[in-house]
Amino acid sequence: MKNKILVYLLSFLFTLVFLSCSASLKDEKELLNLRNTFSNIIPKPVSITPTNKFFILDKSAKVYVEPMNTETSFIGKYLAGIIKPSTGYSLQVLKSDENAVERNIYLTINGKDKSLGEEGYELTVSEERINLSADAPAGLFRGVQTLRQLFPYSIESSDIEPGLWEIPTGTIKDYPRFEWRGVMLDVARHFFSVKDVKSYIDLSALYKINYLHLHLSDDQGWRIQINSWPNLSTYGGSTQVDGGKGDYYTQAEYSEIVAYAQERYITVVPEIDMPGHTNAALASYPELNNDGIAPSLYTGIEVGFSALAIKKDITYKFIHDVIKELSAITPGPYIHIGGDEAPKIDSIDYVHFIDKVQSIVYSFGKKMVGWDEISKANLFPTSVAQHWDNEIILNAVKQGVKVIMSPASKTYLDMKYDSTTGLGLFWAGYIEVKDAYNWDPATQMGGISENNILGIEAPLWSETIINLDDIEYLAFPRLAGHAEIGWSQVKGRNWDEYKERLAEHGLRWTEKGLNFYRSPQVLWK
Ligand code: TNX
Repeated sequence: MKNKILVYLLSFLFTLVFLSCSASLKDEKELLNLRNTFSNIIPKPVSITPTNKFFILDKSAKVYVEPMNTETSFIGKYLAGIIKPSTGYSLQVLKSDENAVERNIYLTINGKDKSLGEEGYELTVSEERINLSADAPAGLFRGVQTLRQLFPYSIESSDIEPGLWEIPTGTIKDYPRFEWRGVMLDVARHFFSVKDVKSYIDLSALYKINYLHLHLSDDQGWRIQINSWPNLSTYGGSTQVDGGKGDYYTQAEYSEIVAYAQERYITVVPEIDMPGHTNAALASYPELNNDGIAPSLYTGIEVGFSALAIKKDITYKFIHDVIKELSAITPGPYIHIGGDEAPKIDSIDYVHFIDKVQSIVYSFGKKMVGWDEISKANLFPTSVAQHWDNEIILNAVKQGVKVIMSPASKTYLDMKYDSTTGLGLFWAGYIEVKDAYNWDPATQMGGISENNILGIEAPLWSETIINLDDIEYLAFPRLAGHAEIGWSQVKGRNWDEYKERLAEHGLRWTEKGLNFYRSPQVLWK
């Protein structure tokens, strides 16, 4: 009898041990599936040397910064902030301590490798430690985005995830191909809150975007408070496309956006579109009109019908005052003056107008940026022309002016993906994810080559979009591709390999709850 009980007991124990072993085997398999590799980074780094082991982050790890100052400790805390929600670990950020015990993260600005430039970085992961070094804070911040992408995708979850936080070992050396990697958001056709703009900044930062161009005025709305011309925002900003209630940023709110972007090493470029696309201003002040009569506010989506009275002195006083206030709250070096689609103004007058506006911008210590059409004017060598749809841009190149490439048929995030896309326009064609990726700025247009190009920018016009969900849907996945075109070397870039990386990023976006377009061209996981 005793023996029988013993046998029962033993077999019971054996079953228990067996069950728990197979359970942990299963967990281990799942964890292995979660492990990331070096081949999923977007934008693709310049060089990667894997050493095929893993660094395991545990809750006692620390982030050491060297030298410790406001900027480096901010970057350290930013990294700790990314790691915290999903791991539950509160990593301390401390001044570097080389005697510290193993398995910490070291962020260093040592300026040793000058070839990295402002935004480059070197990331070395061994089983014992993670070393991220750069020449400048911006480089450290870009490197943090790479490190973030080496964690399993569940790092992007806002809830605590079970898991072993493993990071593959090896070395990455990386720096950007182009100096300007921008996104543009049209807050004039539909207004977007400070919170939504900050979300878009965060999403852009993940892909190493470094310029945020805000299209602050258009026919349908004026979105920035100007103290010397208060009606612009209070009246000119009171509506939007389709007649809904509009809004505007106070100067304090605008500064909040600028500071938030700055903390992510993103420079805000404000645009006041002129002399066309000005109905909201014309409606706010009758004296800006040729006939002195203010038109009604406009809520449709036509273009080309409005123009400032460019022969009146008051118009230049107005521009002077606006640029003065805008320059004072914009630490970045650029002011965008639009300049597009002004068919009501004859060519000679247009050139005269842009020349004058350019001087005003420069008088406040800023450089002027404008769309294709400004290429007709006499540009200063430091002005910048943004290409969207017109070969007139070659005129700017001939003047030695640098260009930002935003060809509408490739980079316009407001173009529909295909005929079934609910949001967006299609005047420049449908742009599937592959079309948005498969082009190169230096071969896009005859007469514009690598050294004429400052960089690339993906504009998102908002005639058809009203909220952050809509922004996300049109921007993702295409924004990731534009970021790669701007950052990564052209050699080694190809769609078949890229789409695999994109599929892994789909897992990250799902963790984040991002409303992205699940293109049939990608095998989402
Ligand atoms: C063209 S691009 C425009 C914008 C529209 C956009 C819509 C440019 C300089 N002008 O006014 O919003 O198309 O895709």
